[in-house]
Amino acid sequence: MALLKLLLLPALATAHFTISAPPSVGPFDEDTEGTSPCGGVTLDFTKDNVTDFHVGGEAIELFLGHPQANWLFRTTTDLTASSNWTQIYPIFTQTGTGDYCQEAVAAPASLVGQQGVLGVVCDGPDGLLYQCAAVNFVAGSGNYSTSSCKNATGVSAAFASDSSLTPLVSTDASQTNGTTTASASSSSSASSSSSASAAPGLAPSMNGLVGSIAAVFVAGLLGTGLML
Ligand SMILES: *[C@@H]1O[C@H](CO)[C@@H](O)[C@H](O)[C@H]1NC(C)=O
Ligand SMILES: *[C@@H]1O[C@H](CO)[C@@H](O)[C@H](O)[C@H]1NC(C)=O
Ligand SMILES: *[C@@H]1O[C@H](CO)[C@@H](O)[C@H](O)[C@H]1NC(C)=O
Ligand SMILES: *[C@@H]1O[C@H](CO)[C@@H](O)[C@H](O)[C@H]1NC(C)=O
Ligand SMILES: *[C@@H]1O[C@H](CO)[C@@H](O)[C@H](O)[C@H]1NC(C)=O
Ligand SMILES: [Cu+2]
Repeated sequence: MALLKLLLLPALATAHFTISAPPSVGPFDEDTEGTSPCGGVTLDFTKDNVTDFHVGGEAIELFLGHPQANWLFRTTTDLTASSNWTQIYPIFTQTGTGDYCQEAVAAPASLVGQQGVLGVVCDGPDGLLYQCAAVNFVAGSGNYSTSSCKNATGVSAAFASDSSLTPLVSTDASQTNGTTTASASSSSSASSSSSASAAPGLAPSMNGLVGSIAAVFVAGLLGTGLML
């Protein structure tokens, strides 16, 4: 498995990930996507496309160019995106390359009326990668397009723990009490020491090794084809 990934890394190195909704602040640059906190992009709320994020649940549409990665969703009202991040959804593993859409990711109701940043961090084969969206936190639940909010065929997900992602949210006990505010999910939290639990809204991953290897192969072939 490790050997396979190593062999395929060169072909996948530029695949990375993108957020299509809420719209990420650009310009997108795959070469600086590993730069915290927003992939090398400097936010400017006077110029950026600031879109509404419904705290009752907003769809987050992702594209993953790797066969597997872990995702962290976080928000802050620090408009420079440099501090005070709150986790808003349990960390999970996506298995399978391509589109992934989580339909109803909630944020703390206390944010309504404020501007802020939605940060998405991807922990994949080439390390941590970052993208941000500039948002207005508003009340209610968001609508989403069923044509753009979709999962690629064969993509699955399962909650997971990830010691690289966990430190990227605030540890200030007065705000998070050392746990997360994963309000979109009833009980699961990334601070849990167990990994890959099944939970509402996320199906358990297909039985690991065989599926993963197949996904790596398919993605590797696709990646190589696209590079040529
Ligand atoms: C802002 O993003 C929304 C949603 O993606 C899009 O419909 C709109 O055209 C964008 N506005 C600008 C000015 O880019
Ligand atoms: C940090 O975030 C929390 C929760 O969103 C917020 O209540 C608090 O005011 C923020 N603190 C600072 C210093 O921005
Ligand atoms: C969502 O769509 C429904 C039906 O089109 C509409 O009534 C509702 O106002 C929309 N909600 C938002 C938050 O846009
Ligand atoms: C994508 O897959 C996840 C995990 O199974 C699921 O929670 C989500 O509802 C799916 N998204 C869509 C648009 O079907
Ligand atoms: C933080 O967690 C501890 C232990 O679970 C609990 O006793 C305490 O009341 C919590 N504090 C807040 C502010 O929620
Ligand atoms: Cu990559």
